Amino acid sequence: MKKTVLITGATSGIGLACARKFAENGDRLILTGRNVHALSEIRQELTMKETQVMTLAFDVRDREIAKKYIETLPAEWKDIDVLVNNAGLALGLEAEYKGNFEDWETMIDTNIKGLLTMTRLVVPGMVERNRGHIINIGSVAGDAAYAGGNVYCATKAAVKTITDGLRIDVADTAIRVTNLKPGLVETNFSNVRFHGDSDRAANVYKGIKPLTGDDIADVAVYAANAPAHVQIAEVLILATHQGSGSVIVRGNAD
Ligand code: NDP
Ligand code: 8X3
Repeated sequence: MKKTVLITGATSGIGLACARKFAENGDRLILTGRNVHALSEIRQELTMKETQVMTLAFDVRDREIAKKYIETLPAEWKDIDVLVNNAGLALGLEAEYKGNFEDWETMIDTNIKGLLTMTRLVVPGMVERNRGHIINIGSVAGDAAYAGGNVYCATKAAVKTITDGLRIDVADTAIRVTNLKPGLVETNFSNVRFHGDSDRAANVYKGIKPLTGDDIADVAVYAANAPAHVQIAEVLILATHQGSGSVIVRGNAD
């Protein structure tokens, strides 16, 4: 059955890959992000392949705008079957005692509060319909802190706990809740983390074959397509030469 899938942060990386994979899966998409141009490009690309696409440009930190957009969705788009809470970022890799207050707030407001806003706005409809799936993009960073990861790791630990809490709270419904925890995925993530320092960003992926957005999107689509009685609760997806958030063995990049 064709599903209506809402993906936050669908303009780049894992979110963009999810948009393409859910489109290939025959689903209809509500794609969000702040980059209007990128949203328009992905809409054009997928519409040409006959996927129905609606785009909504907003910042997940802006609760009022998010509320307005979700509450005024046209009737034919209101029944969201899958919410992929993907929008997120890391900023900086400084020791905690040297961290930047603004970077901390942006990460907390986006990765935790933005995800909570979207959940609070979309899940009540799922409960009413007794149907739905929330796929949160957590991270291996939420399993344990690594050097300089401090606040980013804490936001992803929060994603794990928030996801577990939601799963418990909807266990009396047919709704499923999934936490996908990627390791090293080559996207725009490190460029954003290092405030546009592309050389430093490229170094993150040197000497190891990282995951791609498609690798994560494959798992998201798998979880969404699993039989109704199967809830893929949590998946940790690492590059083969990555042992944990902080153990990356380089020199095996072929
Ligand atoms: P990208 O930087 O490539 O993509 C991030 C996406 O998030 C963009 O589409 C961006 O859209 C969106 N976004 C960021 N801030 C906001 C905001 N305030 N409001 C709306 N959208 C926003 O990185 P990834 O694809 O790698 O990251 C996606 C998710 O995956 C994040 O939650 C990240 O923490 C997580 N992750 C990434 C890993 C990696 O190694 N890359 C590993 C584990 C988890 P726009 O700029 O248009 O707003
Ligand atoms: C992104 C992966 O290990 O860079 O969540 O934190 S990591």
